[in-house]
Amino acid sequence: MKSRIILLAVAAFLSGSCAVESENIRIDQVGFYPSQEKTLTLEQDNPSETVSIYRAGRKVWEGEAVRTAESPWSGKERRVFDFSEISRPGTYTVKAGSEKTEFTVSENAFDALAEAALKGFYHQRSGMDLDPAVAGKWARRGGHPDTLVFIHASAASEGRPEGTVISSPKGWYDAGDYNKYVVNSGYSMGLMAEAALMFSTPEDSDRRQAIHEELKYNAEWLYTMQDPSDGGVYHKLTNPEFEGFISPLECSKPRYVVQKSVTAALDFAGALCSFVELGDSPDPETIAKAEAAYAWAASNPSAFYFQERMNRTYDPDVSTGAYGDGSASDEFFWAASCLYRATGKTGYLEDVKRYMPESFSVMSWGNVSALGVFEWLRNGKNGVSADEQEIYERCLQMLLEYCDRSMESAETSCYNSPYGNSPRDFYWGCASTFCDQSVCFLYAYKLTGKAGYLKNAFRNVNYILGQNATGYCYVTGFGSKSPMFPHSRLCHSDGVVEPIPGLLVGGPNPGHNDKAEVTYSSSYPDESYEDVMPSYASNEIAINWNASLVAAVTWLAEIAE
Ligand code: 9MR
Ligand code: 9MR
Repeated sequence: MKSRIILLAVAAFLSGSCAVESENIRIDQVGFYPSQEKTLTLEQDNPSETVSIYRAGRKVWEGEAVRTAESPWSGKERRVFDFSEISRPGTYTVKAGSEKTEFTVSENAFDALAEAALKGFYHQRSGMDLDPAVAGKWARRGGHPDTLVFIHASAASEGRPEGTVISSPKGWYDAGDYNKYVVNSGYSMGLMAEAALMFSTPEDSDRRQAIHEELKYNAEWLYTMQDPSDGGVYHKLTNPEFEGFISPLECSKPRYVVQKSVTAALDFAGALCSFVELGDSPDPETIAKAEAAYAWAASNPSAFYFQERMNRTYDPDVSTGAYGDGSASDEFFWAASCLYRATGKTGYLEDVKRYMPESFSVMSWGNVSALGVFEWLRNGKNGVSADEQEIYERCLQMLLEYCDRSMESAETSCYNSPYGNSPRDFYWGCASTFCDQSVCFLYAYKLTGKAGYLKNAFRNVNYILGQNATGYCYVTGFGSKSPMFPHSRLCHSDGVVEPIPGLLVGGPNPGHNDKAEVTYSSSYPDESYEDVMPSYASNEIAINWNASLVAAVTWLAEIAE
């Protein structure tokens, strides 16, 4: 057990060592690219009329706010300053009244962040030792070999009755817990693969290869989650109950695979098809597994995973992450889109038309239709049939409508961001939605060339990196005010003071779902964040959130370079 008091002292020392008192200056703490728009927000407690910026002790900029904006829920008045004129690489000091802070401008502003975000997945690997050359001081012995996993009663089949032992090693831990969930890891793979395929070609991107390599580790686990006798896919591999806050090596609870579900089968199919595309050679065996999973889903369209219902019928009860979802239309749309591109079979095209969404929704583990839209947008409109052309056009139109509507509020907002101006924008894991929306803008930018989309993609990322209502940079190990106590069993039990770096925390969540364990100092939607270990509702880390971070910042880095 770590002592929170010691950690607090270290945290205070770390921020003290930056020699800044910047409570009210809210700014991207990771850095700006030279040609990027650059703004900061001054909170109302700092009444300074002007902001000045210094480089090597000399004043290089001074200016007044470009606007005052009032928070629609707290009424707080904030001022936005635009210092985009500054473009020369270097380290700068910002002063506003008695407060100051630093920022950097660099040609490689997001390099380290993009690398660390992907490495976050390496740290989440289960079942292998982590190499000190890669993991640094967070290197550790592998836990959860998962070579002895039981078929849960809910998952029993003729060939694999209850209690049968299977081997299901590798894969990523989902989040702060040690379980492995097909829905969420399949979605995470799909999101990163789709983005990487869009921002690079195999020849020109080391980053793309690194993403492919990391996805491979989870793909190898996914294969084992399919029942070879019928193509169905187990919903998750899990302990019946969450483990305590102990290290992987100390864990001893039994592991089960539970009920096959329609959403797991379809996310499995979508994830593996996009994974194969990211590789440089065809992989008919994997596509065959994806087709088998799809066929199972098509014959079992209402095999939803409802944990409570399952617990009423089967033992032992399971109380870990449910990833329950009562609608599979979006999963059908994504998987059918991928399988049509992979096989050209008209049955999949029929399903694409049948499950086509009416409008675009930003992606999440529970709504993956955007990944299907991306699949169509990536494959372009050249040399395709009239049907395909029409689907492409509709996907593009839907995406642009969503992006144009989403950008409307940025110019009048407190933090200069398109996302985060409605109370509905804040919920469990919303920090990732800032990144997800940026990824949507990047598709729009790539397909139209309009600079406004790129500008807004940067804005949401600036928000999560510090230009926001709490002043936190929501990525561990980055920024001057950064989460120190994420809800992560790995971070908590590894004996290292600093959390594993490169992990995006869930962020402000007015749902306060963990209020039994956590006292929130604010109930405002954008301030409902507590950097304390028990806060799983605002301070957990999770692979799907990191997938959003990887997709957004890696793509931005590729464009900026
Ligand atoms: O640690 C668990 C975390 O990974 C989950 O996201 C969260 C919600 O399902 O649950 C956490 O476990 C908590 C449990 O739900 C309630 N009691 C305290 C547990 C650990 O803080
Ligand atoms: O990210 C999930 C969020 O959308 C849900 O509201 C929440 C409650 O069901 O669960 C989140 O996922 C957690 C999962 O159930 C268990 N592992 C940790 C995940 C992140 O908190």
